[in-house]
Amino acid sequence: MKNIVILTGAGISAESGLKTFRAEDGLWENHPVEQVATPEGFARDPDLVQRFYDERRANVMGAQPNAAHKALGRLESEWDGELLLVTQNIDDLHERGGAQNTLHMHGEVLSAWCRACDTRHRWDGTLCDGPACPSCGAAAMRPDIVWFGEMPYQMDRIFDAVARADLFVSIGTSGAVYPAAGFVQEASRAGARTLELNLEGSAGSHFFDKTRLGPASELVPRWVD
Ligand code: BV8
Repeated sequence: MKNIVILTGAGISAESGLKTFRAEDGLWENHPVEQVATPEGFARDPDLVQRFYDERRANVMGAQPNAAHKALGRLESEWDGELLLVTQNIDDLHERGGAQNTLHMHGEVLSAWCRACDTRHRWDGTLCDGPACPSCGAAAMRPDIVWFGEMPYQMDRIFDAVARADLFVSIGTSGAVYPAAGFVQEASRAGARTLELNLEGSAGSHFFDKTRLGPASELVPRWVD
């Protein structure tokens, strides 16, 4: 087995204290998706959306990577085949857990995107106060996040890796959002073995050859080591 693709979701960061989306106290409970995670919601009330992501940016900066992030960091550096770590998460806990080449298909909360000059910038401050773009000076910065209806990043690279995978592992995701939720079917079609590590069964569990249930901080190090 040489080529591995790993997909992670909010569940891998839950034990680091970052809220998931669909738990009872989840992120979407206080904010209808349409209001805070769509371009239309941003156009309608930019201040609400900027503050929603400013709050999540601050939470991410106060969080620490857990044993699952660190185990994947070790695996990535020790694996002698190809390994692509794709995350739906906008936090930087994979990087702070040692992963070097994490692909953030839904963007990163520590990055800001200027709509005036189409540049991206590392960002650890707030956006709700309309800061000037470091490149062009315009007050046109938005979170560098892929919202519903927007094209996820690097889809070609992901589909190419999935098509060549010998093993596809999904960790901490409900399998509720596409195209990420469809990767397991693509991997199976290409002949890969598929494994799901999750706290509970997900919408996609039936697509996997094997599902192990439990907290990521226990399951992932056990699987890696
Ligand atoms: C797009 C960023 C065109 C924002 C997010 C079919 C094909 C293509 C698109 C669609 C389609 N059908 C519908 C669509 C449209 C839409 C979609 O999927 N809608 C859903 C609601 C049906 N998709 C889109 O709009 C996407 N863009 O389609 O462009 C296109 C088409 C084809 C090919 C290319 C492009 C863009 C979607 C991106 C939206 N942005 N995030 C932000 O973060 O604020 S979505 C957000 O929710 C996440 O990023 C993630 O992707 C998604 C699901 O969240 P999860 O990470 O899974 O978290 P969740 O809370 O749901 O689940 C947590 C899991 O962890 C649970 O299972 C739980 O049991 C587990 N867990 C909890 N604790 C632990 C744990 N596991 C282990 N250990 C623990 N301790």
